[in-house]
Amino acid sequence: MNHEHVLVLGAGGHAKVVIELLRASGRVVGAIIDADPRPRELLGVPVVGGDERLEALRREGFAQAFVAVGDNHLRQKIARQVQAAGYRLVNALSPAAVLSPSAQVGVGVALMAGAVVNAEARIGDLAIVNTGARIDHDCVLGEACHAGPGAALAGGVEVGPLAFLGVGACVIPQIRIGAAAIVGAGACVTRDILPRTVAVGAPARAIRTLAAEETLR
Ligand code: JB2
Repeated sequence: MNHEHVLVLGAGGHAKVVIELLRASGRVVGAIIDADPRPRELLGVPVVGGDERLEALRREGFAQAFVAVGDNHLRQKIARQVQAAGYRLVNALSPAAVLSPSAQVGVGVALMAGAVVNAEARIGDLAIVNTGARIDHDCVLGEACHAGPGAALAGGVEVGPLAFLGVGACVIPQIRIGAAAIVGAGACVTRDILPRTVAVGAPARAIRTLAAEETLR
């Protein structure tokens, strides 16, 4: 192991995609830690235990990490622990994505194959821009939000922290989607969505507000 190797947190489907994104950009994934600490391999990477190993692995030389857990709230919580343990969060940016040179990208971000991020968009820390999602000019994605596969955001859309847009959702220009809101698969958002609101359909309608305990971990 050398200090350039990346430690991945999480060993589910999202971690598989992230491992391949990291490899595609030339990084070596050295180990995984997971809530299920049983020894095994994921795409040839050993699972070496649970999060209690964070500090020991840092002392052994791991300095870079990626939190590959799809749940927005959990990803943010784990990332804070990882940073507090002294790791630097890296990005997993697909070479098959199109990222504008004028876009800003935080840390711990996954940008998957076929995704497009256009001029002066800002992608917050820990965001996921999933396969084929399109984020047009001047959009702002908040911390730990997730634009699902094929989601399409027109220009100037603001997505609050921890919000989730399901597969194929679309959003017209200049809309604001509140923190921790959930937009259902295939929804078409034509009006602002309040924080912690679940909205579905085309045009999207709010069907429920999430209780605080549903959005905090
Ligand atoms: O506190 C934790 C923790 N809690 C759950 N620490 C660590 N290190 N790992 C944790 N996990 C692990 O996250 C679970 O043990 C499990 O291995 C993983 C979550 O895997 P799952 O397959 O449930 O979901 P995912 O996050 O890999 O993928 C979701 O999000 C993606 C973006 C799914 O919805 C996918 O379909 C989606 N593409």
